[in-house]
Amino acid sequence: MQLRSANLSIRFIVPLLCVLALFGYFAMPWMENFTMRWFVRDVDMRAQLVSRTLQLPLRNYLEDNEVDRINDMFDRAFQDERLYALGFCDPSGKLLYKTATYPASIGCWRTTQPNAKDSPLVRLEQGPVHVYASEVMAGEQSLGRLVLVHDMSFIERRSADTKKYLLGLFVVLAGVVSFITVIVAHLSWHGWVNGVRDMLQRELSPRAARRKRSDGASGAAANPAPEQPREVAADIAPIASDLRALLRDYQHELQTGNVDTEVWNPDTLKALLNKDLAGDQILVVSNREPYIHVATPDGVKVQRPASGLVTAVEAVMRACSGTWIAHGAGSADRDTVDSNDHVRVPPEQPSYTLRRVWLSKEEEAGYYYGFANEGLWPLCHIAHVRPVFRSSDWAEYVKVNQRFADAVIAEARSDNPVVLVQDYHFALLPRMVRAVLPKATIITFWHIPWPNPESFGICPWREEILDGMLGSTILGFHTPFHRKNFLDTVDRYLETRIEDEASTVSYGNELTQVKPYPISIAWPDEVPGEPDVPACRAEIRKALGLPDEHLLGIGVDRLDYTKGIVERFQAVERMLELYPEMVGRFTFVQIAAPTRSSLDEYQNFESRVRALAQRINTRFSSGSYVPIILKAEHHDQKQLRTYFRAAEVCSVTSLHDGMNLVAKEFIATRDDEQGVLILSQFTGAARELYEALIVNPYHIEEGAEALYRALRMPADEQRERMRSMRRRVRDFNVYRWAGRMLQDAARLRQRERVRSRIMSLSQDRVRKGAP
Ligand code: ADQ
Repeated sequence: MQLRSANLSIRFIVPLLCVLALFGYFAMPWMENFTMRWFVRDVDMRAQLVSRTLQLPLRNYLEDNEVDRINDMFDRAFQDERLYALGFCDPSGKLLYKTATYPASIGCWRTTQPNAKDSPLVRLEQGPVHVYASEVMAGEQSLGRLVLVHDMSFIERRSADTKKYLLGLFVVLAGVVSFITVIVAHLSWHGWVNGVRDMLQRELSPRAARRKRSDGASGAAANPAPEQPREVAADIAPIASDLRALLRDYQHELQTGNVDTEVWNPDTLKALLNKDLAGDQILVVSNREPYIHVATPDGVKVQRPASGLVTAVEAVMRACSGTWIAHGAGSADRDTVDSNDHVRVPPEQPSYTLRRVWLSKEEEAGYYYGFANEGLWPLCHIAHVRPVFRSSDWAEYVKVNQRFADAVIAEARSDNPVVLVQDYHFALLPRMVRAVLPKATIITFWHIPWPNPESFGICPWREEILDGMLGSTILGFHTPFHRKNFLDTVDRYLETRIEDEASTVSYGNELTQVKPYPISIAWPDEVPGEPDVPACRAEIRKALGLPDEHLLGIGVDRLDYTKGIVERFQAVERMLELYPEMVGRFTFVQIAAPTRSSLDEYQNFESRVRALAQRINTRFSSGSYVPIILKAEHHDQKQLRTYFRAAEVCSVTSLHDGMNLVAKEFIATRDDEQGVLILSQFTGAARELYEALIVNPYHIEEGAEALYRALRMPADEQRERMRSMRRRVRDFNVYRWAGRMLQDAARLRQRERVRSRIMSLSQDRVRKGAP
C-alpha cells in the first residue's frame, strides 16, 4: 500500500515538476527583460527631472562663464549615489565640463530624442550605465548639451535578487501544488477504490444473499426480482455499467458452472459433435414438430409453429443433422412422409430428418391436452389456474410416452445413441428408453419452470413422474432456481441420495446429473437487403395507418394465460390514465398466436383478452386512433422481426416463464441499439437481461410506469442498456445451451467407456486366474 502510494505520488509529481521547470526556464528571461524595461523607464524619468533642475543654474553660469560654479554644481550633483557622471558639451560637440568619472566613450551622446529607438543603456567595463542628454537653451539659441550618466549596476543587482526570489517562489509553488495534487489524487484514488469495492460488494453480496433466499423459498412468487442497477459513486459512474455487465457475465457463468471464454456458433457445435461425439447418433424427441404440412386450397403449405422449444432445438438440429421424432399434427403431414414416416427438413435446405409419430384424437386429447396441458402445465407455472388430473388422461400420457419411446428405440442405430428429450410431455420417456437402451445417453430438458415440492405434491402421479425423469443421464432446467426446486422435490418424494456439490441424484443404481442450462436463440446472421430500422418503422406504421412519429409497443406470445397478456393490457390502460398526453400518441400491438384452443381455459382466456382490448379501445379511441391492436394470429419470423424493429418498446410480462425467448429475439433484432425491453421478474430471462426494465406483472401501476419510462427513455440510456443485453444474448446463444449439454454428455460417455474398459480388463484377469 505504502509503495503504491509512493508510486502514485511520483506519477503525479514528476510531470508537475517538469512543467514548472519548463515554465521557469522560459519565464525567467522574460521577467528579467520586463523588470529591466521597468527600471529604465524609472531612470529615464529621474534623469529628466535632474536635467530640468540643473538647466536654469547651468544656463546662468554658462552665460556668465562661471567655470568654478559649473564644476561645483556638477560635483554637488555627483553626490547622488545613482548619478555616475555628468558632462556638458558646447554646440560644436566639444566636451567642456565633466566630472572625473565621465566615460570618454560616451562623448556628447547624440541620441537625445526621448522616443529614440536606440537604447539609452551603454555597457561599460564597470557595468551598464544609462545615458540621458538634453539641450541647454537660452531663448531660441542652444548653449550646448547636458549629459547625465546614471549607474545601472544596481538594476543588475536587483534583477539578480528578483531572480532569486522568483526561483524561491517557484520552488515553494511547486511544493504547494505538488502537495495539494498528491492529496487530491490520493483522495480521488481512495474514493475510486472504495467506489469500486462498494459496487462489487453490492453486486456480489446481495445477489449471493438473494440466491440463498431464493434457494430457501419456493414457488413463482418467491422467485426473487433481479435488482435494477443502483446508484454508484460519481467517480466510477462512467465505467459502472461496463463493470456491471462484466460482473454479471461472470456471475452468470459461475452460476451455470461455465466459466469459459468459448465462443459458440454452429461451427463450434458441429466441431464438438464431430470430435467428442464422433459417429454418435443424435435423436431429438418433442411433442411439437418443427415443420407442419398443412393442406390448403392452394396446395400443401409448410408452417413453422410458434414455440420457443422449436426455435431453440431447430438451431441445434441444423448443426448436427440427426433425427427429430415428433407428433405429426398437420393436415398434410401424412402425405409428405416416406414409408418410414420420415421427411427431410427444413424444406428450403434439408439438413436433418423429421420422424413423425401419429396419434389418435383420443390419445392427443388425453396425453397432450389433458395430462400435459391441463395438468402439468398449470402445475409447473403456478399462474393461478388450477391443474386438472384425470386417470384417463394419465393412462393416455403413459401410452403415448411409450409410443414415442418405441420410436426412439426404432430409430436408434446403436445401443448408445444420444437422446435429447424435450419438455414436460415426455416425463416418463427417459425411463422407458433406458429400460431398452441402458447405455443410451439421455438428456432431458424441462423447458418450463419447476415448482416447489408442496405445489408439485398435488400431482397424483408425482413419484412416477420423478422416477421417469430420473431415467435421464442429464436433466436440464433453465435456472438454478428451478433446478433447486426439482432437487427438493426429489428429496421430498423419492428415496434418493443427492450430491448438491456434484449436482447429481443417485437413484437405484443410476446417477442423474441435474444442472441449469439457460436456453437462448441463434444470434441472427445479417440478412442482405433486410430493411433497416427506419424502413421497418415506416412500413409498420403505414400498414397500421399510423402517423410516422406514433409511438409503438409490441408484445409477441402464444395466447397463453401464463404470458401475462391481460396484465400487460391493464398496464397500458393505466399508463393512458396516468399520462393522458400518451392518448392518441401510443399504440400497443399484441401479436398472439392461438394455442391449445380446444381447451376451455384457453378459450376463456382468449375471450377475456379480446374483451379487455375492446373495452380499453372503446374507452380511449377517438377518430381512427385505438390504443390496442390485437392480432390473434401466427406471424412468420420475418414479420415478427419487422415488428420488433419498428417498436419503441417490447413488453414481456409472463406470470411465470421458464426462460422466454421473445425477449431475446427482440434484443437480437435491434442492431440500432435502440428500443426498451420491459421484462417480468418471473421469467428465466430476467436472470440474464438485467438491463431490461424489470417489473412485477401483477403490479399494474409498476407496469404502467415502466411503459411510460420506456417511451421517454433517452436514446443514450437505451443504447447503453441494449448494447449490454445484445452482447450477452449474442454470447450466451442457443449453440452454447446445446453445446454445454452435449459437452457434459460427451464427458459422461467418455467416463462410461473408461469404466467399462476397466471392468472388462478386470474380468479378463479374473477369468485368467490372475491375482
Ligand atoms: P413458449 O412458452 O412457447 O416456450 P417463448 O420462449 O416465449 O415461449 O417462445 C415463443 C416462441 O414462439 C418465440 O420464438 C416466438 O417468436 C414465437 N411466437 C410467439 N408468438 C408468435 C406468433 N404470434 N407468431 C409467430 N411466432 C410466435 C417454452 C417455455 C419458455 C421457454 C421456451 C424455450 O414456456 O419459457 O423459453 O419453451 O425453452
